[in-house]
Amino acid sequence: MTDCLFCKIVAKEIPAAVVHETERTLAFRDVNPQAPTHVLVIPKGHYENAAALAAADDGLADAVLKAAHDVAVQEGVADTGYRLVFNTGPQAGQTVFHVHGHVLGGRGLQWPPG
Ligand code: D5M
Repeated sequence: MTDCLFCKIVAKEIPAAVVHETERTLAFRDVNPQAPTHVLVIPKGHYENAAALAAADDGLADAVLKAAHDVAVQEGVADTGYRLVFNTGPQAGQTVFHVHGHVLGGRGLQWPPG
């Protein structure tokens, strides 16, 4: 999708601090980090939100989940604990409509979230 910010990051038209990449996924640091570790994990293909990703029947959701965990291991937060968040829809706070999982860790995280 030509006017999608994260598609432009995949296409390397916009720079990003990439920390992990597979054939079908990309992970890069959030530009506005909310925790010491705050990485976004996306499928390289364009899916608007978690519902669209879940409907992809080719194992892509599994690949994104595995990449998120691999990022947590790589960032050193897998043992202490991390949060994986998919804001889905405007009321949940989704602002970029290319599905992304936030990998958050490195500090104590409150529950419930705001
Ligand atoms: O999360 C969208 C997230 O995307 C938000 O935490 C900021 C982040 N963001 C926005 N632009 C960029 C760029 N260019 N690089 C890295 N991170 C970015 P949401 O769940 O949609 O609110």
